Formats: sequence, C-alpha cells, structure tokens
Amino acid sequence: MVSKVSTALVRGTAVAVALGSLLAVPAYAAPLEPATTKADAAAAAPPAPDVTGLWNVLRAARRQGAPGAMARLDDRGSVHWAAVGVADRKSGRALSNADRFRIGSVTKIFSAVVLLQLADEKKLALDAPVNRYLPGLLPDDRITVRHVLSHRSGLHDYSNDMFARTVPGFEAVRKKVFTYRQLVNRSLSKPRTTKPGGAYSYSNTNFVVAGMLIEKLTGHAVRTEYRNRIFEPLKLSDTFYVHPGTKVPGRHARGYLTPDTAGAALVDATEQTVSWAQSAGAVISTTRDLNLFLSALLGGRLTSRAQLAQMQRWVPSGTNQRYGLGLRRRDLSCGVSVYGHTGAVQGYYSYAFASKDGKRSLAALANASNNGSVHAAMLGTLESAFCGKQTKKSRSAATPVERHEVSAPGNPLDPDAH
Ligand code: REX
Repeated sequence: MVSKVSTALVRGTAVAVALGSLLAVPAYAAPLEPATTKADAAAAAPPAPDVTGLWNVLRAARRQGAPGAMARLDDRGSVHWAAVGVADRKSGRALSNADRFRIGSVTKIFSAVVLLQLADEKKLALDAPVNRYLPGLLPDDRITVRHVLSHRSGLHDYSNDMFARTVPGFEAVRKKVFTYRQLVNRSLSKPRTTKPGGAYSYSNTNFVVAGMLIEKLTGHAVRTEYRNRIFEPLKLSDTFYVHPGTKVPGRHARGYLTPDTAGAALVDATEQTVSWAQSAGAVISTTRDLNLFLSALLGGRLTSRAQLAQMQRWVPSGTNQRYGLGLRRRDLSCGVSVYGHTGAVQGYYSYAFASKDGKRSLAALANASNNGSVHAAMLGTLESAFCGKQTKKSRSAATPVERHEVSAPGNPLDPDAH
C-alpha cells in the first residue's frame, strides 16, 4: 500500500487522487522461450524513475494531439502521479488519475488470469484443444487453449475489417451488441493466418474464444468471474465490466477518436457497448487499480507460481517484444523488461506494465486513439518509469511501435516524441 507520496511531483494542471492502421505484421517464428532471461533479471531492480521525464512525455502526447494524458507510478510504496490536459473537452475539466477510462486490451490479462486460475483448479488444460471444451467451435481440433492465449491460433482478426475505415467502422458498431459466436463467425469467414501453434499473429478473436471458455467452464458470465476472482479480492473498486452498457460509470475521462482524414474534428467515442471486444477489451478501470492488479499478478497473488510461469513463456511478437499468455513483455532501451499490456479502444490509449517482481508498476492513459504520434509518445512513459534518466542517444534506441499499436494516416510517427 501507499506509505509515502512524493508531493514534489504533484503539480501541473491536474490533480491527483486520494492517496492512494495498423502496421503490417511480420511473420515471426514462434519457438517457446525459457521463462527467465537476463533481461528479466535486470527488470527486478530497475533504475530510479525519471519523474520529470514522465511529465515531459505526457506534455509531448498533448502536443501530438491528445486532449489529456496521465500516468501513475507505484514504486515499492511510493506513489508518483502526473496528469496534463483535459478529461472533457466540452467542460474543460482537468484530467485526473481519479478518472476511470476504457482499458482496451489490458482486459486480455484479466481474461487470461481467469483461465489460468481455472487451470490451477484442474478445470482446464492449456494444451488441450479448444474444441474439447467448446465442441465444434473451431474448424481445427489442433488449436489449443495455449495457442489462443498466445495469439498463435491463426484465427483471423475480425476487427481489422471492422475498423478498416476508422470512424464509419466505429459508428457502425458503437451501439451494437454481438454474441461471442457472431464475432467468431466473422473471423471464420476469412482464411486463417498461420497453422495452429505457428507464428504470433495478433487477433482479438483469440480473446473472444477465451471469454467463451470462461463462460463454458464456469457457467457464469465473464463479468461475474472477473468480479469474484479479481475485482473483489483485490478491492479494485474502480474497475468494471458493464457490457453491453454504453456508459463509463462515475467520474471518468471522455475518449476522443482521431479520424483518418487529417484535420477532421475529433469524435467523442466515450459511449459505446465495446461489444466488438468484450473479453478482448471491454474492462473499465483507473491507473491505481491497474497498478494494484499487475503488482498482485506479478507478485504471485492471483495464480500459482506454476501458472504465472506459463503466462511468461514468451514468443517473439515484434521488435524488442514478446507475448506470453495474455501478457506482453517489452524490452526497454536500458535492458530492463516490463510486463503488462497496451490497450487501444476508440478514444483511449492505455498502458499497464510492471517490473518482473511487480514492485514497480506504471499505468498511463491518453484520451485519444488512432493517433500513432500520441501512442509513440506515450510509450515514453515506460522508458521514464523503468529506465530513469537517460542520455538523448540511449533514448533514440527506444523500442519502436508495433502492430496494433497503431499508426494513423496523416499522423506520422514522431521519432522525437520521447
Ligand atoms: C481496434 C481499433 C484496435 C482501434 C484493437 N484494439 O484491436 C485492441 C487493443 C482491443 O487494445 N489492442 C492493443 C481504432 C493495442 C494491444 O493488444 O496491445 N483504430 C482506434 C482504428 C484504425 O480504427 N483504423 O485507434 O481507436
């Protein structure tokens, strides 16, 4: 818990809480790697954070077009937080770390945790075919639960087609309610991208299948399992799954989607069902709750050690990146690795990462999306939080943007954004 707050760092427009286009996907070979590497060891004791740098990153994200940007860093009992810009462009209310927001694919960690708990309870085998639990769902009996959770199933990502045109694609589904099966059927209407267990190929379909597995194995909606297994035990009181409700409950940041046409007005995307993502991306949370969640996960308080190790069997997923089971690893420019997920749903770019031992965690938000320059800037929060102060030269070696960490037409990536 919070024992000390660095008040010197609480400044700027925002206020803090109570204490407390996708780029083309390269083909990667997908051999499983050992769970622990040299980089993991370095991550256990990261350099002191650069909080001034963190503020600068948030300001850079604003300059790139985000209405607001914020971050919260929890470091062995110290809390640093920072926020710039607005939560609501109409009212002009300042963004605050107390604001709830849509976390997009950070949801995938929650879904994976539920399934790993079910594996702990011997109700699920990671190497069993998905079709053992959901007979006839997938067209290939060789696709296993592990393949799905590591994006190696080859199931086409239906959201690529859905959002090929960003604003019309979004408006077409904003109020829609999909069944899981409808989303899987959309995927199955397209050829698969790899053979079962082949290369990493990111697809939201995988985590829709994960949601179906949770419902089938427990007999409950994912909302119930998230709540009983994670939200309530960890006292994540600002974390919700409201699908198919369209509102973010309570105090929240509004989310602004950047149209593909340069210069077009931002679209307020706050209200939507997020039914297109559900167990792949529909959770709502805060920076505080995300830090609590990742610290608990990496600290071994949500699964057995054995399942946490399964979660961290990595496959290459991009430059300086690996994917485990619903978990990303990013290898930063200073040699430290961090563990968590990025998120992108319309209007919200989110970031939730922690050190190997979970004792340092960083959650950040920009209330913009479909803006690659904002995203590239926000990745700098990880460098500041886990690499500390660096020379300009070492920063220029920072990790580049990956697929599904999105670049928008008309918004070229800004190499200086860090
Ligand atoms: C959906 C389109 C992108 C967003 C997507 N998001 O697949 C998942 C996610 C849920 O959070 N992925 C993250 C839209 C990044 C991850 O897995 O790390 N883009 C937008 C477009 C582009 O419509 N045409 O930026 O809001």
